[in-house]
Amino acid sequence: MDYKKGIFKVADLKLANEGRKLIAWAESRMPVLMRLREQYRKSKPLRGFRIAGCLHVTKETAVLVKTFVEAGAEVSWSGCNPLSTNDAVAAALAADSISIFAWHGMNVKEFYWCIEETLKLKPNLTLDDGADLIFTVHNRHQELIPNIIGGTEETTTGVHRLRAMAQDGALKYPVIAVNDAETKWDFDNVYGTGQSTLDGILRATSVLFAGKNVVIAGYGHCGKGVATRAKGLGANVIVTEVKPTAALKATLDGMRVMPMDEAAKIGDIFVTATGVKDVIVDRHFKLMKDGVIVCNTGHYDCEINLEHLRKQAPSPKVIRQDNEEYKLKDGRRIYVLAQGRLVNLAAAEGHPSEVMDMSFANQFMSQLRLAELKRKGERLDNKVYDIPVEQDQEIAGVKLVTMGLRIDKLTPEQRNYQEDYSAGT
Ligand code: 9W4
Repeated sequence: MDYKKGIFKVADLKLANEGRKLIAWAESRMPVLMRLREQYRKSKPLRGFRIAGCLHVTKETAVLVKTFVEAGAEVSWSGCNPLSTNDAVAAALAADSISIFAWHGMNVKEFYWCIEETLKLKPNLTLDDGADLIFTVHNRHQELIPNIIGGTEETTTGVHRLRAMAQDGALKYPVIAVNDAETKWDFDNVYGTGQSTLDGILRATSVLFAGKNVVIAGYGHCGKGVATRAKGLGANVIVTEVKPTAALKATLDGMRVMPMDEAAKIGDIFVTATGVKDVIVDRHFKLMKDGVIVCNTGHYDCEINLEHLRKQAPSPKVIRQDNEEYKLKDGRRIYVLAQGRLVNLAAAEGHPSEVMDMSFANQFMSQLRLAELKRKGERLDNKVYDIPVEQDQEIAGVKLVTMGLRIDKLTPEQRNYQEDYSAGT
């Protein structure tokens, strides 16, 4: 079947108006992307380009998709995680004649069906989060590859997989790794996850943070973000770590550091942010005080061993949304949020729009760069490319301007001084 503009499959088109309001709200918080939209609305540099995307269908993604459309591109979209699709947002895009195949709670077969549908556009650019679209093209639709100029990838996992493919010579078109941009990496993890994790905990519990012992497992970017925000709310923050340098940083940032076996006895709220399994296990549950709150914001949902907890408390009770009470045989209660899944996504809305603004501006500019290369008759090699440092700085610069902030510039003399190695010190 050939591609027709505006074909779609979403949960319920009647949700379109609700979705439009969400998108308008995100637009009001994403000034960098909106500037790009305004900048390219008239010249339409993406006219003639067809972008297939596989990216969480959220209000922020909708702002990106609409920016592509305003810049002249034809798009077809699917969600990259069956649980992250906002049905109202999907409906709004469909109602505005954008080809979209996404609904909340779809199964794996439906997930790949949606990707296949988007490929009927015969894209010449792809946009991924997790590389499923690129894999589908490589494994099942090699006939599309000669026309594909390149793609972009949003996440760490996707970039790892694609680098492995490139190393094996299996990658058949160039990919730009948006993930590794400074304007994405630092801001998503420290500020995005930092705030949205507290947002998730508050939505699921409405507890007071001030005066609480908040135990954060892992002091990577995410752990640091959560720790800093919790401290800002007046919590006593305790960090557990396995890496000496990270533990030292936490100490010098004013956090208490101790092993989980000790922290388990005094913590009121536990947040895992490590990326490894079994951070909180049965011996820790045995030590915890009555009424503690336990949640995860790390990469996987195995950081808290819920099987261990279920052995001590077999029938948890949902006491409010995203909050389950496990009553242990000795009468103590442990509250687990979002079933140990990522609390910032399951119980809140992930990164605030202001944070997504920068990584999606990187997405837009990278797609534009691929299109411009094509227009000039050039093409990148079939490798994974980093975002150019200048693009990163440009986006951060525009963000500052939209925030009404100005910064200093190096004078030519200062620049010479920096670059001149002959003068000594
Ligand atoms: N969302 C997600 C994943 C799992 C999940 C109730 C238990 C990632 C990045 C962005 O993965 C994402 N599981 C859920 S809800 C849910 C949501 N449940 C529901 O029962 C499991 C995801 C990127 N992003 C932002 O962070 C903000 N805007 C964005 O586009 C989005 C979603």
